Amino acid sequence: MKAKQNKFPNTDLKSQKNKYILVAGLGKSGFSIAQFLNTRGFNVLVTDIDSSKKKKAQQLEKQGIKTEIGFHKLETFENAEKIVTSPGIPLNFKYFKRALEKKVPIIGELDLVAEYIKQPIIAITGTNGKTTVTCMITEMLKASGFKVFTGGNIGIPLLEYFNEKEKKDIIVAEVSSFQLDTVFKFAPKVALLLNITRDHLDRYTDLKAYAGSKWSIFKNQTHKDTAIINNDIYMCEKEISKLKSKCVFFGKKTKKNGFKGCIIESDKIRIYDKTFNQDKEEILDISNFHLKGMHNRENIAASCLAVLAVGGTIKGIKKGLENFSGLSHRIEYVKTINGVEYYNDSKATNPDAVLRALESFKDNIILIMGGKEKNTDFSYIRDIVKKKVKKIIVIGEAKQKIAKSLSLVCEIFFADSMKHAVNKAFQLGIKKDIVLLSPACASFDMYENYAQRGHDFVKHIKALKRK
Ligand code: UMA
Repeated sequence: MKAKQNKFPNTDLKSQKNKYILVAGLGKSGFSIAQFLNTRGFNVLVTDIDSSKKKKAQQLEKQGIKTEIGFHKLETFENAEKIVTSPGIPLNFKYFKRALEKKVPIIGELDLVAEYIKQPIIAITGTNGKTTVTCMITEMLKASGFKVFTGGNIGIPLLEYFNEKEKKDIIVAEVSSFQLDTVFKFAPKVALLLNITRDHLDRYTDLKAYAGSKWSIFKNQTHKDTAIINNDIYMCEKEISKLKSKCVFFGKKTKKNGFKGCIIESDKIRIYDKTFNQDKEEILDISNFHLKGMHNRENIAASCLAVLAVGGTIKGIKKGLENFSGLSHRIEYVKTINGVEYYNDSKATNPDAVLRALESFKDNIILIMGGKEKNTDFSYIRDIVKKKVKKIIVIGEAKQKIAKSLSLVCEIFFADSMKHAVNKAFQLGIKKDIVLLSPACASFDMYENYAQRGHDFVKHIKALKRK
């Protein structure tokens, strides 16, 4: 599919003014893309299969945008000059295949960004930590004196930049593999690859295909651009040998002489000299940093490198870290009741994120898991569950599969709703226990998104009465 798309290099929208551009999907990105193209004088037609999007469509119609909502029409795809798709629509969608046969190019938001946004872009991808690093970099840059726009997979479409009141110096973009799959031109000044573990295997044929999508964040970079890469990624060397950009690394140990980047040493981050032509080594003490876990130290290391790559300062990095208070729904402390601490980690939508959350606590964990699975291998967390988890409460579509994968190492309870799960955890919990919602699944079987799931969890905790 991806190879086929590359046969259509003409993705320059500026030359297509008199034809219609089809925007596929009317979620957050589709809405923003349609308005953006409309204000630039293109003929725009938006389609979404979901009839509940009609109200949103009416807003666009008032601006002169045509819409087809509640259905898709093959001719609309085949006759478009170009299709700009939303990240959530799989590229093997049958009408995309037919459109490609008619040589209709399919692009995504990132190529519009490449075309229209001229500010330098720092783009962040990886299976986990993207949002945290995006926010850390933003804080560090602001504290270094830059004006910053932050968007992307974090939930603010990047084209919203054009609604900002003032020009910014730099764009910080969280980028997902789904967005990278439709990239032809997007070439960030600085690109970060944080980690790759199994995720989204309902959309990719295997881990190799998913990893390929992640590595493609670097594909349009030149020797003037910087690639920031986690040293511990499997098969790293082979992929790095293909890159044109300047590569700097972060991780637990150096791999070669002349190492460029930074190393995490317990509570210190050592930034090697000559990484960005600086003449001395810098040591960043993070012993007072309030977020737990090795993964957060990796996040800081990656963020430091990105900020230094665009001319930020060590002073700004330190100040930015002080200002960074952590994210909602990411190992977020909620409340202590009867000596039991409750944490919301609703954003953990794959097993590796759950592993990172479990690593952040000592033991005695009551874990609430489940939701919509993505061809997920839950046995990935079997060892750590055996060591640290007392009981698991499962919810949502994936509950039987989770139970099958983990029942040999932990006692499992089934719940019909979040309320039921929280009440069960309350009943099971004793002093010094940790109740952790860390689902390892997407939320779409029960909620609109992970934030709504997290809020529901918190709401039911707040309704609990002390024993
Ligand atoms: N649709 C069709 N036809 C189809 C299938 C879907 O019309 O055959 C429609 C759906 O009815 C829906 C729209 O397409 O209305 C789906 O759009 P979307 O899923 O791309 O949703 P957006 O609201 O545009 O959100 C997207 C990202 N969603 C996904 O990648 C699934 C958001 O990331 C992102 O914040 C937003 O753009 C702004 O950039 C969310 C996400 O879950 C948080 N990302 C994944 C992750 O982090 O793991 C990748």
